[in-house]
Amino acid sequence: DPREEQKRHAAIEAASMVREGMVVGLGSGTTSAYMIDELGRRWAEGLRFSAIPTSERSAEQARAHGIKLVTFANHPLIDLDIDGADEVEMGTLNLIKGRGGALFREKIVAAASRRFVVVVDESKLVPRLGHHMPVPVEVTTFGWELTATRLQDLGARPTLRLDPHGAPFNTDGGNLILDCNFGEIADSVALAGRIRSIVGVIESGLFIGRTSEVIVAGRDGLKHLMA
Ligand code: DER
Repeated sequence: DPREEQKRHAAIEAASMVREGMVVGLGSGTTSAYMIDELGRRWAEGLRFSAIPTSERSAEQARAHGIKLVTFANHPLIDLDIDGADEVEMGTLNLIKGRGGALFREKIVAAASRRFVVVVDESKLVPRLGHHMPVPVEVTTFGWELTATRLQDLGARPTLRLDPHGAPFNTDGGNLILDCNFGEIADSVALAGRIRSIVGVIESGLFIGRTSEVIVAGRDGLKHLMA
C-alpha cells in the first residue's frame, strides 16, 4: 500500500532526528507506530533516550521495545515530539489531530516540547482545515449533550464517537469525543478559541501555531515543511 509506505518513510526520517540522551514525545496513530518501531530498532542498536508517550497504546508499543518511559515529574521539557496528523494546512502548518482519540495528551506533549515534528503522507496536506476531516473535540461525560448543542451553535454537526462495540468511545483520560464537522474552516484560529471557551469542552483537535516542521512523504520522496 503506497500510503503506508509513505507513512513509514516519513516516520523513519523523523526517528533519525533523535539524538543520544534526548527526551522524546511519542505520538499516536499508525504513522507514529512506524516511528516507534524505528526508535525500537535504534534502541536495540544501543541508542539511549527517554520517552513520554501520548497514549496507552503508544506506551505499550514502546515498552515492548524496551524503550525507557519517563514522566513530566522528572522531565518537564521534551526535546523533540514526533506525531502524526489527520490534516496539515498548507502555509500555516496548523493541524487537525485526534482521529486516533489521543488529542488531549498529544496536545499536552506538543505544548511541552522544544520541537514538534509532524509526520504525514501527502494525502494529509490540505488547502484549508476541515477539507475532509471533522474536528475531534474531547468533552467531559457529564452534560455532553449540552456541550454538543453549544458546538452546534458554533456551526458544527457533532457526532458522539463510538467504539467498535457501539458504546461511547472513552479516551485514555476517561472522557468522550464529539467529532465536529464544520465543513471547510475559514478561520481556524478563531474557531479553536471559540471551541475552547465552551464549558464542558476539554480540548479540541485543532493544533494552532504549534508545528515546528512537517515531514511529508509523497510519490516523489520526502519534503520538509518548516514553520
Ligand atoms: O489521532 C491522532 O492525532 C493521530 O496522530 C492521527 O492524527 C494520525 O493518525 P495516522 O498516522 O494513523 O493517520
